[in-house]
Amino acid sequence: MVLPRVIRAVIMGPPGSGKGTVSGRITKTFGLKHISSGDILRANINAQTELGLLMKSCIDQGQLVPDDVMSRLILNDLRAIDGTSWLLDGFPRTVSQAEALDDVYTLNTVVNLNVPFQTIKQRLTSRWTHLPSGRVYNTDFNPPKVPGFDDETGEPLFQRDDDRPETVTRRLKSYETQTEPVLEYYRSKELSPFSHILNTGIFPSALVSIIPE
Ligand code: G5P
Ligand code: MG
Repeated sequence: MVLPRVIRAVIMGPPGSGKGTVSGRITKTFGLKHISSGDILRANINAQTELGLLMKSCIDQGQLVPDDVMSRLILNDLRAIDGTSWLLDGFPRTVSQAEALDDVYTLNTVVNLNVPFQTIKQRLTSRWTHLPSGRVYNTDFNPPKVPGFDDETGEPLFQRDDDRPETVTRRLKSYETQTEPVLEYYRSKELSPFSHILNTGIFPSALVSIIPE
């Protein structure tokens, strides 16, 4: 199969399904730039930017950031790397965001990770994150070499504020009501999936579909 010159891909799936983990493997294997909306928001919170301060309570409560804020943020970042192949993780999360993205870019591929909610709840309680890079670990699945510290920088790992059980429940609810319709939106569109992505064996335990099915 001949790859297009520039790859524009999206990875979807419920909170905690493994988007960040799988994105890390895809971007390394295929040389794409990884753009994670959650990592961008957390970097803003960490740096105490105006946007970060405004959005922190929204994120901590497991609610989505307003569409116009999110679309502007991501589309600005994409404009800055025009001509580069990328994989979007966490965006779009509503049909309105998907439409805003479609107005500017034509996607090649959408990958969907399908993981049961009960498995997700277990994974998130044992997740540890290196906030500056977004690298994630799990005390059961992929523990850091030294407990509590990032493998590459040796800096401390943290548990995300929005991984509290009651917040995870709210995030899963918002996924069902606001994000699942985005899968239907993409299923109804003509995408050209790259089946070889599925054959590389880089996906761990998630059921993966490249939509449309
Ligand atoms: P985020 O940051 O986009 P979520 O909720 O979509 O957050 P999250 O929590 O980052 O997604 P993930 O990336 O899907 O999860 O999963 P992960 O971190 O890779 O893996 C989860 C755990 O499972 C890890 O410990 C990992 O090691 C383990 N794991 C992974 N794969 C496997 C496996 O195969 N097996 C096992 N056993 N374990 C595994 O968004 C955060 C907030 O920001 C706002 C919202 O408020 C959102 O709640 N936001 C937006 N708001 C509006 N619009 C947008 N577009 C927004 N984007 C972000
Ligand atoms: Mg993530």
